[in-house]
Amino acid sequence: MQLPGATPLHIDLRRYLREHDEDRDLTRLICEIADASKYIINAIRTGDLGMAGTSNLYGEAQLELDVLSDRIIRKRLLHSGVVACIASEESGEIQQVDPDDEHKYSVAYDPLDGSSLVDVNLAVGTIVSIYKGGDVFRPVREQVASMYILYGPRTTLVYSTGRGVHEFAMNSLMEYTLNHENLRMTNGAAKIYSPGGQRNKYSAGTESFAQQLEAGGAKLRYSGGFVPDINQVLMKRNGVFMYPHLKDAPDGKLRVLYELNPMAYLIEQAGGAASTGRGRILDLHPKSIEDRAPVFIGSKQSVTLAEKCIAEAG
Ligand code: FDP
Repeated sequence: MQLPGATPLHIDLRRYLREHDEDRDLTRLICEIADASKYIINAIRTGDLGMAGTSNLYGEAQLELDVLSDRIIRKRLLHSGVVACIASEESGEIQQVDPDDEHKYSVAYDPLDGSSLVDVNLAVGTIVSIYKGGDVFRPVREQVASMYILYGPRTTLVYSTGRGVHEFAMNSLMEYTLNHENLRMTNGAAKIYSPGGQRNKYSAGTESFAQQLEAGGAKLRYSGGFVPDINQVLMKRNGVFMYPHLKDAPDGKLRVLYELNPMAYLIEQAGGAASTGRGRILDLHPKSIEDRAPVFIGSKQSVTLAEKCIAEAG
C-alpha cells in the first residue's frame, strides 16, 4: 500500500505487461510499437513537414511524416520476429511476413492518423489493431489487443489485451509509465460530443440524435483528430464520438480495419459501446482494407440513443 506523501512507484509498460502475465510475444509486440512511437514523436517535433510527392491508396496527399511513421513502425514490427502479417493505412498492400505461423500476430495500423492536423499543430496519433495468426481480415471481436498513442502536449499510450484499458504517459526519459489503470466509462447522459462530418449532410436520425444530445446539455468537443477525440471521451469517462453515415457518404468516412476495430475494442473494454448506428462494430467482419462504416462510440447510454434515433428515422 502507498504511504501518504510517499513518491508513487513508477511502473513502466514492459514491467506492467510482464507482471500481468501477458503473452511474451504480445508483450514484445506492444513494446516494439511503444519504442517506435519515440521516433515518431521526435519526427513530429522536429521533422520536415513537406510533401513526400506520393499519395496513399485513398488519393490523399501524404506528408513526409506519414511515410516516415509507417517506415518506423514497419521496421520495428519486422524486427520483432513475432509478426505474421502487416497492414498499414499508408500502403495499399498487405505484407505477408510469415502468414502460416498461427502463433505469430497480424497487425493493422494507421501510423499517423489525422496527419493533416500536424501543420496546424494539433494532436495526432497512431492506432494499432492486433490479431493472432496470419490474417487481418477477421471478425472484429477476434482482436486480441488494440492500442493507440496520442501525440499531444504529452505523449500517452492506451492499450487493452482484453483485461481492462490502461493508460501510460511518456516521462522525461521517454519511458511509458502507468498513469491510469482500468479506465472505466460511466453510463450517464453525454457531457461532451464530437460530431464528425457536415451537419447538413446528416440523416434525419443522426440530426435527431445530435439535437437530443444538445438538449441534454452535451458540449461540442471536436478536434478533427480521431485519436485525441476518442481519448477525450475515454478520459472524461463520458461522452460520444460520431462520424455518421452522410447523405453523400452512406458508409461515413472512417476505415473499419485501421480506425474503427481498434477503438471499438478499447471502448467496449472500458465499459462503453461502439455501433454503426445499426449494430455493434465488434460484429463487423472487414473484407477489404477499404471498408468504411459509420460510427457512434462512447458511453453506452448515448450509443443506445443513437441506435434508437437511427432505427426510427434512418
Ligand atoms: P484526417 O482525414 O485528417 O486523417 O480518418 C482520418 C481523420 O482525419 C480522423 O482522424 C478524423 O476523425 C477524421 O478523419 C476527420 O474528418 P473531417 O475532416 O471530415 O472532420
